[in-house]
Amino acid sequence: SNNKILVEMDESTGVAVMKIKNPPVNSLRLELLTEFAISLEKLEIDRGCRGLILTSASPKIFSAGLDITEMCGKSTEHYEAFWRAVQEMWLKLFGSNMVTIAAVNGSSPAGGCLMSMCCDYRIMADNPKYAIGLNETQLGIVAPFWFKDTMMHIVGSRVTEQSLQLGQMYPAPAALKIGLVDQLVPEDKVQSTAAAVMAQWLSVPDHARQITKSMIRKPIIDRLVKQREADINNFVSFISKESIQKSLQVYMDRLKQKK
Ligand code: CO8
Repeated sequence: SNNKILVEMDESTGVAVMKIKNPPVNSLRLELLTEFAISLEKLEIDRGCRGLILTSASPKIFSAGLDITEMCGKSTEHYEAFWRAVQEMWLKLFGSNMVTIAAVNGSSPAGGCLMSMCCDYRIMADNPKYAIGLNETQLGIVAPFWFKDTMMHIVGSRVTEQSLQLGQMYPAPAALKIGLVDQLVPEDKVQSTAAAVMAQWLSVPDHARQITKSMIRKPIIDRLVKQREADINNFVSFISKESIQKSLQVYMDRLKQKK
C-alpha cells in the first residue's frame, strides 16, 4: 500500500522519527489514521525504541486535522469506523510510554493540534504564518470532551474555555505565550532542536519517567476508555444531523473559494 506514515528508526539513539506524508495538507483520513496506529504500536513494542519525534513531510503544514470529507455524506458505518480510528490515534499517542516530541513545522489546526498536544513536548517553527489551535466551533462542530481534556492538560481551563468557544487559532508567537507550544525555533532548526530535547528527556531512566507520565495521564485516558462506545454514538448522531452536514459543506466551500 501507499505509505503515508514514514518511520525512520535510529538504532544508536533509540529514537524514531515519524513523518506524516499525505499531500497537500496532511489531512487525517481513515486509512492514514489506521496506518498511524499500526506504526505507533510497532514502535511501542520495540524495546529498542525509547523516543518518538512526530513531524510532517510537507513543509508549511503539520496537519490540517481530520479530513473533512470523511465527515461529509458518508454512511453511519463509515462515521463509526472513522471516529474509532480518531479515538485510537489519541489513546495510543497520549498514552505512549515513549518520550514523544512534536516537531510542528507548519500549521496545525484541530486534529493536527490534538496530535501535537498528545506529545510530551512541542517545538514549533517560529513563523507567524503558522497557526495552531482547536478551531472546531469555527466549523460549527464541537470538540469532544477528550479534545477539551487534552487542551486543559496543557494550558489550563481558563485558556481552554476561551480558545474552544472562539475556535481560536494561535499564530506561533501567541501559541508560545499561552504555553500551547513549549518552544519556537527557526524553521530550519525544528528537527535538530527536537533531537536535542529528546536526548535530554532520554537521560531520565525510562521506568521512573513512564510511571510518572502514566500517573498524570491515566485518569484522562480512562475517561474515554470508559465511554468509548457512547462517544462514538455521540459523534455519529451529531455529524449525521442535516444542519451539521450543511455547516461542514459551507466551510469546505469557503476553503476552496479562498484561492
Ligand atoms: N479536510 C479535507 N480537505 C482539506 C482540509 C481538511 N481538514 N484542509 C484543507 N483541505 C483541502 C482544501 O479544501 C484544498 O482542497 P482543493 O485543493 O481541492 O481546493 C486543499 O486541501 C489545500 O488547502 P488550502 O488551499 O487551504 O491550503 P493552504 O496551504 O492555503 O492552507 C491549511 C492549509 C492552513 C491547513 C488550510 O487548508 C486550513 O485551514 N484547512 C482547514 C483545517 C481545518 O479547519 N480543519 C478542521 C478539521 S476538523 C477536526 O480536525 C476535528 C473535528 C472534531 C470532530 C468534532 C465532533 C463533531
